Amino acid sequence: MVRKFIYGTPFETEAVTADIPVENGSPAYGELCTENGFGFRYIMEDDDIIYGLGEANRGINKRGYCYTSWCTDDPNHTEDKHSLYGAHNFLIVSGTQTFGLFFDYPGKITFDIGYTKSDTLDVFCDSADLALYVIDGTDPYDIVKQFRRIIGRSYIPPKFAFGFGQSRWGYKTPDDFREVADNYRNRHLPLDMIYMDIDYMDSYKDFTLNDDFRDFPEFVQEMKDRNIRLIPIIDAGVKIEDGYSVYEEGVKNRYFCQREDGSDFVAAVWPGDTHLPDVLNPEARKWFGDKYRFLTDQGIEGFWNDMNEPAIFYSKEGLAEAKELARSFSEESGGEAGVWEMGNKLASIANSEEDYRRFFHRIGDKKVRHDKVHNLFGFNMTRAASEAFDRIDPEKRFLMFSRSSYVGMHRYGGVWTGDNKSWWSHILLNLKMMPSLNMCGFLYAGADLGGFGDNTTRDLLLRFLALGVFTPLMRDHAAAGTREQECYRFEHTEDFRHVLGVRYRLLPYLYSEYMKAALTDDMYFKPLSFVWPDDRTARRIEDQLVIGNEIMIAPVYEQNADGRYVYLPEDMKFIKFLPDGTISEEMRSRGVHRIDVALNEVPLFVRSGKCIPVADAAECVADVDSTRLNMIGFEGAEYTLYDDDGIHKDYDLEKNCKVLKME
Ligand code: MIG
Repeated sequence: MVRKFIYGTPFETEAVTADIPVENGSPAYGELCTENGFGFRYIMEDDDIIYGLGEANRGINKRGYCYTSWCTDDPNHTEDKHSLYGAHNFLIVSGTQTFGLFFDYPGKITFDIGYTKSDTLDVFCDSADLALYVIDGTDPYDIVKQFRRIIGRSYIPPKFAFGFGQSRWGYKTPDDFREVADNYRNRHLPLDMIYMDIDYMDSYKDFTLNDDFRDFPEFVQEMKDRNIRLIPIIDAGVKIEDGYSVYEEGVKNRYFCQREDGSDFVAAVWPGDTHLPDVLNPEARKWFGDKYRFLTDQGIEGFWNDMNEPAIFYSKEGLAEAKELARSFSEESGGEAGVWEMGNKLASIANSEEDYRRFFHRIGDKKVRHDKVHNLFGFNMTRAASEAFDRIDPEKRFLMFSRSSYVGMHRYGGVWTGDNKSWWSHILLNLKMMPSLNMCGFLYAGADLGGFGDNTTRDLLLRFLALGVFTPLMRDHAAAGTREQECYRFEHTEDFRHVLGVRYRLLPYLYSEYMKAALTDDMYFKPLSFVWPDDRTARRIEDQLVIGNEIMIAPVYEQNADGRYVYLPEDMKFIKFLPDGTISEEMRSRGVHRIDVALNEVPLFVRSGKCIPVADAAECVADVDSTRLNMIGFEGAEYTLYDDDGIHKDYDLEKNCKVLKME
């Protein structure tokens, strides 16, 4: 049962799609305070686990730290961070009392989950204007399903988006892309997408192409003929440049975010000075979305939206202040203290909270200051694109994922988890984020495999990929200036061919489980505790996950490890896809096991009494033969396979499902 409470005058975020009557009275859990802002307090029992918060730092159990929903472009995902790119204000308390909470509030909100006081959950924000949803249910899994039902169906990408994608910040010319394509195809490394980062544009102007792409539609087709899709990036900021039509139309129609005095706010990002499209304004949103046509008209079928927290390197005002400080600093005699002040000013000039108070959105006849709705920008930029896709071709699916997001955006696109690093700890962070994202509706998700920042290593990339085999978004991406990390850059390419190949062999299963999860408001990735709620050991495991209903994964995430320990809550079949193309299947009983996993192997476990289909290896999604499937797992088991053309939106479960039997 979901109950809705309203405090003050909330901003309509459109996170929730269900019509839920508003209740008076109290949520029945914890204590509320609506004086001097909003506060919710709940005293936790020692054994309570707190789930949720989607794309957030640290563990699946969020307890013991403090998190702030404040969409932030921060490329250093160290343990101390409180905010990342998303704002997913959904929590589940699981223990003595079990219930869910969704704080539908688009500004900054903090979740102190036993950080200040180990037994106290405190949720607070500056203004007591929000909607609170309280969900009662039998267990956390049930609560997730109820939450998912009220926020609407998760985004469904085209099937090719379940293939592997290669990306790197720095590809610039058609030949750069051809080189990647050639290397993958010539070495028989599977590939479905190559991502175009900001250098494909003319001077980083959205919806333009640099001069090297004069025959772009032909180039897009040339790639498509090799079963490779080009996926361009779109940034939030629109370059200020006379004669650039996107800029000129935006200014003329007042489609950009403005300062209090009505002038267009200036944010410096990659193109230099830019204006931010006011995607919270429906008219401006429609206008911005229709701009994607520039690329869809040329054959593009997918995009990634970046810098939409929105990231701001500096504003005119912030820069002026810094310069003023520098001037007085340079004129000062002595004054070492100024060194630190100067340093702090420069260090905080990017993504500064002050800047977020300097511009406004126009919604109806109201002006809303950005900081109050900050967490909705990425959501609405992605919604702009998605709503445009529906106008461009209502029957067709487009690939769309975003860096910044809020609950509700899950209906319009997926997310990637931003600028991680080539660190072993980030494999584990990737793993832990996935089920939390699923709880909040974000099913199409993945991290930059191999790590975005810093230099990767061969073994790190292989282990990262072996987890990526299972994430719906499977992309190798790296920052400019880092070691090259395409799979063909390393010795023994056959190991990479094999690991990527496992993704394609499992594709019928992974796609089927994704589609069933999306169509029934279910999770694709589940913590073990959701599946075995009464198993005290399973309840605390954070480095293994269940995927769909049939398999459990236990990736290796430590350097130089040749295997790991795994806990099996029930008897399972231990499956290894071996480099020679064969599959080993061994029974393992309930309990703890040590498993050997070489760098070129991908392990998984099939749950008791279940089976999964496996296809032959293929080099692209289009070549996966789903009519020739082998079943692995337990004798006599059955599997319900979902499949469809992967292009259109004909999602009828009954029509698209068939039962496969394990002989
Ligand atoms: O300020 O477009 O997270 O994936 O490669 C960096 C360049 C801007 C950040 C994205 C990253 C992308 C990069 N972008």
